[in-house]
Amino acid sequence: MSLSKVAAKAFMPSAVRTFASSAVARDVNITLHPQSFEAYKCDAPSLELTLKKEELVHMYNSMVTMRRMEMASDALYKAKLIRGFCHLCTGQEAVAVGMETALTEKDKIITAYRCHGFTYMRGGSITSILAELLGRKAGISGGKGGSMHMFTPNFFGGNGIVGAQVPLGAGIAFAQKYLGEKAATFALYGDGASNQGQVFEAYNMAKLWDLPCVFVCENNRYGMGTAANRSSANTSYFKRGDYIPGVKVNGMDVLAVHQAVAYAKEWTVSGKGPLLLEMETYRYGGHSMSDPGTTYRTREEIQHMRSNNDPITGLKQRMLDFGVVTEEELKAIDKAARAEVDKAVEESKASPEPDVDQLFTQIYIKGTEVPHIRGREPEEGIRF
Ligand SMILES: Cc1ncc(C[n+]2csc(CCOP(=O)(O)OP(=O)(O)O)c2C)c(N)n1
Ligand SMILES: [Mg+2]
Repeated sequence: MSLSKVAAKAFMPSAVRTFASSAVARDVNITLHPQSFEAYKCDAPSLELTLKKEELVHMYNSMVTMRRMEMASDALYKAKLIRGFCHLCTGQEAVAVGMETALTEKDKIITAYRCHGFTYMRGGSITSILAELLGRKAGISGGKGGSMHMFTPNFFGGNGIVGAQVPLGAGIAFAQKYLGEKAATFALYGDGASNQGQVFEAYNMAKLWDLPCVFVCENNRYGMGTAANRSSANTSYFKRGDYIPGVKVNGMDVLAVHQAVAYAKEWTVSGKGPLLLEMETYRYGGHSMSDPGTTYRTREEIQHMRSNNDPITGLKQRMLDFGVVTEEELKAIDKAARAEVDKAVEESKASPEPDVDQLFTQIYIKGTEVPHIRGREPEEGIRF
C-alpha cells in the first residue's frame, strides 16, 4: 500500500469521534486563574472564555485517552515489542489537546519526536499510532517503526534534529500566506531546542515577512538530562523572540492553552505577524525509554507535579466545580478510554509487518532526477 493510502486509512477527523457523555450542549462561562498568562510586548489573552459542556468533555476524554495510549506504548516497549527510540508525552497532554480544540484542519502543526499526542489529536487513530511504533503495516506512516515518523495531512511530526522543524514551520506559514489562506502554522520546539541558531533565523524571516507563524516553545524544564537553566542563558522563552511579542502560558491547564492558542491564531491570521507562546509544562517520564528520568531531578519534584499540577486532575476538578459532569460520568469516560486503547493494542499487534517492497518505496533511485536544474554550474547563473 502506498504511503498516502496508509495515511488516509489511519486518518480519522477528530470531529467525528464520539463522546462518552450523552447530555445536551450547554454553555459554561469560565474564568481562568489570574496567573495563567504573562505577556511580552502584547496584551495578555482574556481570562474569560465560554465553552460548551461537550467541548469540556471532549478535552477530558482526549487527555485521558492520550495518557492511556502512552501507558500502552510504555508497556509495549518494556515487552520489547516496540524497539528503538520512543519519547512519551505523559504529563504534557494539555498542550496538544488545548491547541487542537482551538484550531481547524486548515491550520498546520509541526513538531519534533515527542509527537504521539499531536498525531492523535490531528486525527490519527490509536491503532495506527501504536502500529507505527510496533513497525506494523497498519502504522500511520506505513509501519516504518519508531516514534520518529508520524504525520497526518495537517501535521508533520517526527523531526529528529532538534529545532529543525522550526524553519520548516515558517516555510509552511509562508505557503499559507502566499496562497492567501486564512490559517496559521504552529511550530513547536522544546526548551533544549530553543537555543538552536536556526530558530532565531526563522524568527527573523517570519517577522520580516509577517508570516502567520506561531512559535510554540514546550518548556518541560529539561532537554534530555539538562535542566533549562543549565542550557538557556534566558529561560523566559516567551521573550526570546525579541521583536516578536510573546505569551507565557500555564501549559498544565488545558483551558489556558486553548485560550492562548485561539488568541495566537487570531493575532497572526489578522496580519499582525508571528507570535511566540511558551507552554510551561512537565514530562513525567524520562526523555526516552532508556532514561529513568530520576538522575537529574528528584522523585519529590515529579511527585509534586503529578499531585499538584496534573492536567487531567485539574480539568476533572473544574468540570465537577462547574457542575457539568458527575463523578460517575467521568468514571465512565475513563473506562471507555481504557477499553478503546486496549482494543487498539490488540488491533495493532495483529497487524502484519509491512511487505518487503516497502524497503524500496519512496527511495531515491539514480536516474530519476528532474532533467534540468537551473543554476547548478557557475556559467548557468543569472547574469545582470
Ligand atoms: C541538532 C541536534 N542536537 C542534539 C540532538 C540530541 N537530542 C535529542 S533530543 C535532545 C533534547 C531536546 O530537548 P527539548 O528541546 O527540551 O525537547 P524535549 O525532549 O524536552 O521534548 C537532544 C539534545 C539532536 N537530536 N539534534
Ligand atoms: Mg524539554
